[in-house]
Amino acid sequence: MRILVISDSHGRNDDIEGVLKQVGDIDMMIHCGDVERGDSYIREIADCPVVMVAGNNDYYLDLPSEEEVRIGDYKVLVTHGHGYYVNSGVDYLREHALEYGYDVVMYGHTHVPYIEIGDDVTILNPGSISYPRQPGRKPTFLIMEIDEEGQAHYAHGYYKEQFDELML
Ligand SMILES: [Mn+2]
Repeated sequence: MRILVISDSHGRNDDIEGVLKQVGDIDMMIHCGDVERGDSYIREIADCPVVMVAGNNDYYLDLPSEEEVRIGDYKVLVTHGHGYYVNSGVDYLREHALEYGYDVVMYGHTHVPYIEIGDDVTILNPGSISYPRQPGRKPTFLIMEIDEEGQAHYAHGYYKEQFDELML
């Protein structure tokens, strides 16, 4: 099972179309918020189940503020993260995840890719597909892949650059 995770496209739905073409077959797409426009268009072009949550700029869209998703054996929280002060780090997110028994948390808002694989909780930010802010400012996405043993693997990819398939 292969899941594309993106965030903070801020209306640049051409980038979403581009990354969908780039990664090929997926079983689910997750958008961690700041979609801004065209949510139904995004669902149309994805051609798979789509989970989308509201960012701090999504006041015109009817999206949930958070979603709990089951991916294989993993209980996953999808949130934009601004309510957890993610610009100052992921401590509040981690605490929340531990308290409510989430295995994985996916968030956005910072436009900076992040991956923290802990014993109890994994915390992931795909970065921004359209307005990256990390040094080098390359647009990033994330792939989550569940292997045949049900184990999750994660890798960031650069939009419009060669993406090496995950080593399972
Ligand atoms: Mn935001």
